[in-house]
Amino acid sequence: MYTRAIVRPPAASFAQGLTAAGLGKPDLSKALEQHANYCAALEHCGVELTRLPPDAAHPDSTFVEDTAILTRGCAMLMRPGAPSRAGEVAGIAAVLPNFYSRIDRIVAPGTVDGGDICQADRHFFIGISGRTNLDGARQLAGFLERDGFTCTQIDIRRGPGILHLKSGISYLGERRIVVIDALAGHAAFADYDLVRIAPQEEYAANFLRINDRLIVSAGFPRFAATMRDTGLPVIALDMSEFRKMDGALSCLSLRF
Ligand code: CIR
Repeated sequence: MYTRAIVRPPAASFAQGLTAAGLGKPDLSKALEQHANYCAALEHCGVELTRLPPDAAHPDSTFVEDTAILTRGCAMLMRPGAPSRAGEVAGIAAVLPNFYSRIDRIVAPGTVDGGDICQADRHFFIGISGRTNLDGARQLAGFLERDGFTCTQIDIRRGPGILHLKSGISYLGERRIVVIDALAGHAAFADYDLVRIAPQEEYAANFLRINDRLIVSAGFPRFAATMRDTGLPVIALDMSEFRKMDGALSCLSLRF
């Protein structure tokens, strides 16, 4: 059950962020409108928002998910793998004491982007990627295992062609994982029911289950139909401007 989330709208410098999407320059006013719709959807799901001000010094700072991992009892600050994003952590670190008494932190030479971390109930899948290295994964697993969680690593450095692990998987709940074809055969998912994504709809693999509602990206009709079949209410949001910057639904909030 999520009761809170932290969000930060895109700043005036948003278009200067990192991207390999090749989809063109994002339109800031459209991005702000899409972000406002995203915030409204989270609130509709019963989550109280902490809204941080835009941070123009960090063009990727709207993607707050990469800066921390939050569980019910414990907060962990990440150390993003892209040097231009390192300074984003301080802004998140400043608000977490409002909610957590203990805050752990990934330290050098470890790097972890929150987008590589997928929680499935008491288990965490940790992606090893161009952003998250083995040392960071080991540090994070240490924090999580101390708190009674289990962890497995999933190396995405060769093969699936995705930025973060959660660009290719999301946890639907009740031991169901939505997964792109390139990751479907991974041994880490052997004990789960897999929900496959059509190859032309892979961007939709990143979605959110917030309490008993699903938030999905608009424009992926087969996936939307699959999600409606779960019986959970589905909210579809246009994510076009964030997609241009390699971002998706989960990236825009820290939920806890
Ligand atoms: C980046 O390359 O870091 C940003 N432009 C996109 C980050 C997306 N975050 C996420 O998937 N958690």
